[in-house]
Amino acid sequence: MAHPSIVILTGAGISAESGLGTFRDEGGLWAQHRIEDVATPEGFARNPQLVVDFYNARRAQAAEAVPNAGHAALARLQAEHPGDVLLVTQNVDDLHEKAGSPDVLHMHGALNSALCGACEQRWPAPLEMHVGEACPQCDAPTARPDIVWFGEIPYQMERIEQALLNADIFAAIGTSGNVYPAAGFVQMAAHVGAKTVEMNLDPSETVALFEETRPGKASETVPEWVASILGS
Ligand code: BV8
Repeated sequence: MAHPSIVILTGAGISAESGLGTFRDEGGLWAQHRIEDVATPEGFARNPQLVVDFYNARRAQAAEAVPNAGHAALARLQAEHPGDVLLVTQNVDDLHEKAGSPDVLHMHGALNSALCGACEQRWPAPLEMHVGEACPQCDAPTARPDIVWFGEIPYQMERIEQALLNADIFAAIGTSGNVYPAAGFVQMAAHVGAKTVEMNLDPSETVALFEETRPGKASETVPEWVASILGS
């Protein structure tokens, strides 16, 4: 194929070497907090302070984090590959942006964005959000982290599905394949004949669905993979 179109899905594993905790690894975020308390709308309604504190802590940590060679390699691919590249991330940090990636699709939202629970207005989140903050658009005291919680619909699904239907290559990087609909993207890509590759420290839940696996740390596997794509 002349210029293959590429869809990339990243997860917490690509940010691990930048010091940001993953979810399901030893001592990960879900070992410290119950998902239902900090990553569901019900948890937010029950105890908004706990949820706001959880995301304030992660926002502060992400603000200090530095992208690693895995993020940089993807930014290089976007800059140098002549075909389409869609970078979809489940991550809410901005390390892809800090590495120079343009147009990052945050399907689970972003720490740096705030959302109005009443009118759905979005604005840049302050480093520290507070419960009951007023929306700059409708003035209701309903500001919340602009994060897709469990039970909520991920962002830009149509755009992602369209790209997967046209993909020649699908790469999943640093994700355990536990969370849907992201974990189902490999099946959609394989269904249209795309070449599928997983780059992960440990085999994901969906590893059997990938044609190729490149086990290891993202800071090593991703630059190697990008060099193979750009060299071909
Ligand atoms: C939806 C908030 C309907 C942001 C997150 C039963 C069956 C199937 C599905 C469901 C079910 N019951 C409920 C569901 C749906 C549910 C779901 O999937 N639940 C799971 C747990 C069973 N999904 C939803 O609710 C989603 N919404 O379904 O709406 C719908 C769908 C489509 C269309 C219309 C309607 C909403 C999901 C989003 C939830 N929000 N987080 C935040 O707080 O950050 S999910 C959370 O998990 C994060 O977003 C995170 O990105 C995501 C996935 O985790 P990973 O990124 O994979 O991280 P993890 O720690 O798991 O793995 C890290 C991996 O990296 C490991 O494999 C490790 O080996 C590797 N690694 C570590 N170090 C390195 C490394 N790899 C390389 N290098 C390293 N150095």
